[in-house]
Amino acid sequence: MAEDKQASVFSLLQQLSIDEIHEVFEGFCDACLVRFESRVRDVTQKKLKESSPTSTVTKTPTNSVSWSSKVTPRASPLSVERNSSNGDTGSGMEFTLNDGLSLEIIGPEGMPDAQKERIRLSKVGRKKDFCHRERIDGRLINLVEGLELHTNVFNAEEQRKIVACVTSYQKLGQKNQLLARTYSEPRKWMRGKGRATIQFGCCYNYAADKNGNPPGILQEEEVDPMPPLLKNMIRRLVRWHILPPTCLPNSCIVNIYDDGDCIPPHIDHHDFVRPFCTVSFLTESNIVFGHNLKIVAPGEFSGPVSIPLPVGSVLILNGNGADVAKHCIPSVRGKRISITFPKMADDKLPHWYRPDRDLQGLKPLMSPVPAPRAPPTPSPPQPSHSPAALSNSSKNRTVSNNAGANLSKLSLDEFPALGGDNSSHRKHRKR
Ligand SMILES: O=C(O)CCC(=O)C(=O)O
Repeated sequence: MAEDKQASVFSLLQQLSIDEIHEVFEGFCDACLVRFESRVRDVTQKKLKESSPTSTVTKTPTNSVSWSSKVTPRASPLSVERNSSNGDTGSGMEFTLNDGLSLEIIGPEGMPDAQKERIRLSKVGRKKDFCHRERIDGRLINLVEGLELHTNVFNAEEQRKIVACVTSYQKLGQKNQLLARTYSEPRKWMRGKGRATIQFGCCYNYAADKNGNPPGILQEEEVDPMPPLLKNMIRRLVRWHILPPTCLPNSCIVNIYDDGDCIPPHIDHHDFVRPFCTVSFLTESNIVFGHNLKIVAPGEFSGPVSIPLPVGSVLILNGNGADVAKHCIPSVRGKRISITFPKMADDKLPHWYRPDRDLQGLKPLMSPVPAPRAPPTPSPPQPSHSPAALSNSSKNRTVSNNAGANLSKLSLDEFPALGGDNSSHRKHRKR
């Protein structure tokens, strides 16, 4: 593409809002987006140098651009209020960060990236005190111990970008342009049957296949590598104390639900270590947990614990919640996408597997959680999966029960935001 053409694309783009830019990008595959982003970056750098010799453009490690210049962006419903003193428009979710998840190339003047990230991080809601006691094999246990729900992790703009990426891969899969087992679509012969899936990093065999392979990771079977955008999601999950760096996902399964699709009750295979997590997009739906989940109609299941999964939220599965309780997604009410990020057990890695250099050395941001009021002994900063980092709300300790009995409601409004004065501690079983 000639340089004047690039400049003209850029000036056209400048006239669009973020929403309109998303429209332009609709259907682009991830590779095209990355290429496009890098070309726009080249042009903006050149243009900036020409227009303002004093302005600077800094490349971040994630190849995003942070600006310190006189360029003023057009207002967009998703962009921050540029003139507010701390840039927080109330929710703080409007901040776009230079971590590779945002499409926006122009940031608010003056505010350091680190500050924007901390403001976004402080808006993440964390609920870690799920409780539903059941007697199992004679022992009364908390069946949902180990579950954590982190809300407001990905904002609307980031969700759109991730959904666009998934959609472009789905299109490639439908055109047989991905490795054979990367994309699969079920034969839908009745309501509630299946959903489309995209697997990156490893091929998971859901049920014994025609070659006699049992369920689990197929170590010989190659699938496509994880797209850069999904790796950026993992980076954020670690930086924001949602996943421990010791359990870095090296594979992912994207579930694409059409209206009415479901996932039947299951416990995730132990070829994947705990904890793992699932991120929700497009339509809020409930995830149902129980030792015994009942099929009440095709695609409809009931169980004692039902947790709403807001879009942009991350559910961590660990402990009894991952290993004793089964879980399922009953028929969804509208198109829904979820991305499950697990780490493969070391002895189950595909034979062709190589560690991803982009995901090495990730560290959580330092000390986002208020220190315990009276620590017994001085200790180094704790990762979120250690007891000291588990901050709980003193209220709202219940989840809803969709089987009817003992029904109590979980209110999403009451999720404590990180950084609030709500610390208390509980024992957390590490796996
Ligand atoms: O779609 C979801 O949120 C749940 C996915 C799930 O159950 C799984 O990946 O095991």
